[in-house]
Amino acid sequence: MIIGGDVDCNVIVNTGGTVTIDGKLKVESGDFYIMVDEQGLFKQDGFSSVIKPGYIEYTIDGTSTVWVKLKAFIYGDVNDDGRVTLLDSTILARWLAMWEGVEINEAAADVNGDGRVTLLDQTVLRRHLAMWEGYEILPWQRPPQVSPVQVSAFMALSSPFMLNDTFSVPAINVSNATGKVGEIVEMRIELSENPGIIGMRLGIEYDESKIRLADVIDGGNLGEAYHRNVYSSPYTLLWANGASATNFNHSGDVVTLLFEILSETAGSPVTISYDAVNGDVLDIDLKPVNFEMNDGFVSTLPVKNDPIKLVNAVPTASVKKQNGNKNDLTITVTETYSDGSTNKITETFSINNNAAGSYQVGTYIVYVDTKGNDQIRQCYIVK
Ligand SMILES: [Ca+2]
Ligand SMILES: [Ca+2]
Repeated sequence: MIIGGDVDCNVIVNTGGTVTIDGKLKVESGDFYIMVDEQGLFKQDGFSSVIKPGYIEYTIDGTSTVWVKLKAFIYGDVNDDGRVTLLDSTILARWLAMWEGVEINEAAADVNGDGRVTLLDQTVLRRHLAMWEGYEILPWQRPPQVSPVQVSAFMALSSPFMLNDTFSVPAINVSNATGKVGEIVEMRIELSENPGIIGMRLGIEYDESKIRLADVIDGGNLGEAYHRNVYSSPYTLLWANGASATNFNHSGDVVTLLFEILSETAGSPVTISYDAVNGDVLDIDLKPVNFEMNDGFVSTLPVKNDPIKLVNAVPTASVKKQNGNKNDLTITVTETYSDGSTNKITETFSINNNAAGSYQVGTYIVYVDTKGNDQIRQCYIVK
């Protein structure tokens, strides 16, 4: 069998007969994948095939010539290099976390053969690589359900608490943050009442016009983190510990998101979500775990109005000759305030030549000594 390449061949199928294809196929380009359902059966265009190690078997009603293009793959060989290694599980984790530039063979990655590529596949692959008992063969099939004893034990335990006022459910909470435009604020994602998980994939959405994700700091409390390598919305957080021998029971902070506030906002939501149907949160028994989700909000602080103070007041004066020995004395007091603004108060007085005296300008008393009919000898604020 040719791995990771395409094969192009003619297959002649007889009524009720079978055709065996082994490794002697010509490599061509093609876009036809062999897909296997949970029973190992494949149906396409009226014929069916059964995949067995090393060959493909077809049966068909009637006699016909079938032209097929096949792309062969190994289950678990996510990167099509012909080997199933730790690299495959790492690449699959990154793909699940929506890393940029990561491509996978989705058929090969669907190691439980359910037609979807999810965290469950990554978990199964890690266990396969760690040689867990029951995970030797891919595609993996879920063993029969655990005994019902465990279920009734759980119900007996939990029912007395159901009516309790303080009954609380597992939750994932995002903290709120406030700051000024241009500041970086911290938002913590916290688990409460964590019943124990080995893997979790969370989607994070936020308004990119209001806030910018600047950094993601994992707390190291949920094992291996594969958070998305590009900071944009939607963002993906992923913890994947497929081969962990125990659940991660940490309650409290698990990751900190650093957001830069880009513009004024009364409360820009940071929402979290996960796909329960596709098993985004799993425990060691590969059972889905449900959490309540509580979003957080980033708000800008109301602009604080510092009281504006008077910084200084500077008087200036000028004299302009009028009729006889009369002159006009114009005094201006320029006030400067702490916010940089200025205010001018101007008064004009009729004075004699060489007059000296104090004059009221606004709330100021200004002393001015003049000489002749156009000169200022002194000018200062008395009070
Ligand atoms: Ca590989
Ligand atoms: Ca799958």
